Amino acid sequence: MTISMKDYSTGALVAFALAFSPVTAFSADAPAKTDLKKHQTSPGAQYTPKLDVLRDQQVEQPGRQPGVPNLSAADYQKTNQIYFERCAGCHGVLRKGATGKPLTTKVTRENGFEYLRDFITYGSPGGMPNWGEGGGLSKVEIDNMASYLLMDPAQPPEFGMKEITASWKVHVPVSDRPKTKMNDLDLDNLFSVTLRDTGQIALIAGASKKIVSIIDTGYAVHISRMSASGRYLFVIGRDAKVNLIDMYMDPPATVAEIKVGSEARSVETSKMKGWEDKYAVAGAYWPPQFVIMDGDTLKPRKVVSTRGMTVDTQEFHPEPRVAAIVASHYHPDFIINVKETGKVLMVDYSNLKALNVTTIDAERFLHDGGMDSTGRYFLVAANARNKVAIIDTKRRKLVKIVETGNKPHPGRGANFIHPKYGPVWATSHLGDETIALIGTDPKMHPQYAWKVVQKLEGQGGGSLFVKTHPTSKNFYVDTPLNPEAEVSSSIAVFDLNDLDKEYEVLPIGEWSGITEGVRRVVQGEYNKTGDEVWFSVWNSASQESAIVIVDDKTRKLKHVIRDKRLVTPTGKFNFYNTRKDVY
Ligand code: DHE
Repeated sequence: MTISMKDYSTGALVAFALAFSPVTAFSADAPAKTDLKKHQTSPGAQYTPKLDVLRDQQVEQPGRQPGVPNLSAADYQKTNQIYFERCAGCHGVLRKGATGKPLTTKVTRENGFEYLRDFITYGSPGGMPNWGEGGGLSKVEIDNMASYLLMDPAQPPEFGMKEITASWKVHVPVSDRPKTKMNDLDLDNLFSVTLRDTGQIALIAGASKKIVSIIDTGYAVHISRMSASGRYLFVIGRDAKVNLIDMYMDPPATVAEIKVGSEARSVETSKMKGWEDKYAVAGAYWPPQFVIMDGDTLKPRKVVSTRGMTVDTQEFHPEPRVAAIVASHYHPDFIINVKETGKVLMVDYSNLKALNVTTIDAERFLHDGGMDSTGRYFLVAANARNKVAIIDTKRRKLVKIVETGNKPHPGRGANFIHPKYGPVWATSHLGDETIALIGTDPKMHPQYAWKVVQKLEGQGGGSLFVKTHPTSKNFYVDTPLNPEAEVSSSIAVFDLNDLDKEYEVLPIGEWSGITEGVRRVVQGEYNKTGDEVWFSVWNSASQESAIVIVDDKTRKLKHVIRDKRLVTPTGKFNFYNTRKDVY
């Protein structure tokens, strides 16, 4: 497969990632194979949502209809599984379309079985992968998928307040929790590390670099966020399970848990002065909704659907997923990004009985984003539209939408002072090698504000996260989904004093000492003081992974964490930096 470094089609990334397969196995203290299997999906296998949890739910098979092919019950459930895992991310659970085309029966029956079969087999230049021809599906699976698409869409169950409440468990009531911190952990310099394929997090001490605790969480766990006071840690799994972990306990432990839906990716906690630790919120992919909960018990207070009209054509979308959520520092607001409709909801949590929501029309396919250095402006990528939308969280207004490059993916982005343009926020891209710098200072640098002021050239496409720190002169760009092993296992680092200088490549995968696997290097995260940056070396579940720590001043290897329990470490969240929005 030849792929130009300038232009990465999703199809190419998909095909590459599907070729990535485990080879060796752990022994001794590694998690049981059955536990791994439960959570496992191939890293980056398709950088669109994979509805891994819905996949495993039995759905009702539509009744026979004249002229429409039928499938046996077993084939139907299996094909439905494949649809949720590989197709629903783009075409939608209900097949009404998302980044991919709608596959409603009106469309599919007009085209017919043979057209569908060939389209699935060979793909299209528009981004549809070729699932046949070694693309991951057998001939029989493709035939069954073509038949499945001619049948009425499956309708997974809703998950309303009744189901949410039934899933809610308080393991340790507030009255039984310690009044002061009982452990000797330096909470500000602790890291919560996602162990994706075991459904756990590892708490790793910043100073000793030792794993101090492993805590079971939700399925294929996704992100961690810290409460404003620093006492509570919130973790969300792809199965929409939220764990509330009390960091004052010795050892820290889950004190409450809840499920906010069947599939989810985001969780956040109230940060406005006077509202610290009061509420938590989690957003779901299915059903499309968010749930506001008490911050210290997760008692569900309010569930709100995100179904509604898209910002552009103003047509009804039945399943707009909740993507990133951040907490405002200017109002008691959660800033909730609704992917398929392209709306940013500023949800005022000060009166849950009369919920005030400011709906800002931004751009469709909102995904991830973060604050500028002042904490006032929120920048969010509409990745399938190649744009970044900027929201003024103080005025609750859209500032601007700017075009940045092919599929921006900032994570929370990176803020630094540019020698010429003043304060900027940066994002890299999944689809090309550029890094876009957007001016963020309308007061002192109005001529540069909300414009792409410079584009840097990195190692290549397939980038997910960029990182720097207010005390650092380095700016790091990862490329974990790049098809070249050398690029995906290394990091580019730019000099913030001289951004025109060629970047340096740090061979993080090699530094890990691990020789097996693709060793994708993902998501840099600083320690509290900003003199170390931690990178995950992410292998498949049955291979060894590691965390490599770089001395930020010298850009030299400082330490490698290798531990059998460190299975598929991906996201790392330093307590202080995450809590204070330092990035
Ligand atoms: Fe993520 C953040 C969704 C795949 C690692 N990811 C996010 C956010 C969303 C999201 C909506 C923002 C949360 C917030 O800020 O509130 N991620 C999705 C997907 O839909 C997608 C593409 C596919 C899926 O089915 O989940 C996906 N994500 C991945 C991965 O494959 C990654 C690389 C490894 C993993 O652990 O699964 C991955 N996502 C991350 C990380 C963050 C994240 C580390 C938080 C970054 C940060 O600095 O805050």
